[in-house]
Amino acid sequence: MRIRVINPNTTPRMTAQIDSAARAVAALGTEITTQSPSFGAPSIECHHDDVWAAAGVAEQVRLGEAQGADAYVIACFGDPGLHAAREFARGPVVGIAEAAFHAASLIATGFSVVTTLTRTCVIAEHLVLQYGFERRCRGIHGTDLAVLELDDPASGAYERILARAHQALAQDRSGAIVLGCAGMAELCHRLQRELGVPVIDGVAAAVKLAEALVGLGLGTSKRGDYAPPPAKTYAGLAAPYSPR
Ligand code: 5HY
Repeated sequence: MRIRVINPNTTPRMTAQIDSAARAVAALGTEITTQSPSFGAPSIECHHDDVWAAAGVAEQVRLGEAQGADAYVIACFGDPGLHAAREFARGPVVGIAEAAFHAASLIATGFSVVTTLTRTCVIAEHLVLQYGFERRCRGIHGTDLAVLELDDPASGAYERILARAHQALAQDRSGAIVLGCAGMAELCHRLQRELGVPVIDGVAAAVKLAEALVGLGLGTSKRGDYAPPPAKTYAGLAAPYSPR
C-alpha cells in the first residue's frame, strides 16, 4: 500500500525527520512518500499558520489522488485540513493528533498532551472536544519551545519536554503522554524509557492506523459531508484549486 505522509509546514529537515519516523514503523510492503506543500509556513504555531497549512494539505491530497495514494497521514498536531482532505480522498486520511488520542485511550484511562508553544494548547483543546476525547485527555501542557527549536541542541528541548511530562503525569494523574508535535517523534522512545509510561508519537500511530484501515478494506465514506466538493470555479490565487 502507498501512504502519502504530508508535513504541512515547509521545513525540509522536519519533512525528513517525519519521513524517517514513518518509515521506522511502516510494515513490509507499505510504501511511504513524505511531502510538504509548495506553499505555506515553515512551522505551524498559530491559527493563521493553520489556515495555510490546511490549504497545503488539500493541494497534497489532490496530488496524491492523481498519483494513486491508498491513504494519507497529516503530520502536524493541529490536524490541519483533515475534513477537507477527506472530501477529496478515496482512502483513509489520518491526522496525527486524532491517531495519538485513539492510541493513548487504548492503553491508559487518561492521557496528557505535552506540546510546543503554550498558545497552541487551545488548538489541541479544540481537537480534543471535536473528536470527543474530553473524558480521556486530562491536560494539555505547553513547553514554550518553538517547533523549529525542537532539534536545536542549544534549546534544551529534550530536558524541557521531560520535565513538563513529569509535571503533567503528577498534576493530571494520567497514565500516558501524547507528544504534541510531529517534530518530537525522534524523542519518543527515550522519553518513554525515562518516564516509565507509554509515550505516543502521532506520526507512528497514524501510519499504523492508516495501514490497519486500508488492511480492513476501509476508505473514506463518500456519503454525506465527505462526498467530493461540489464543482465550482475559485477566484484569484485559489483558482488552481477549484474543485472539478
Ligand atoms: C506540528 N506545528 O506538528 C505542529 C505542532 C504545534 O509545524 N508541526 C508544526 O506546535 O502545533
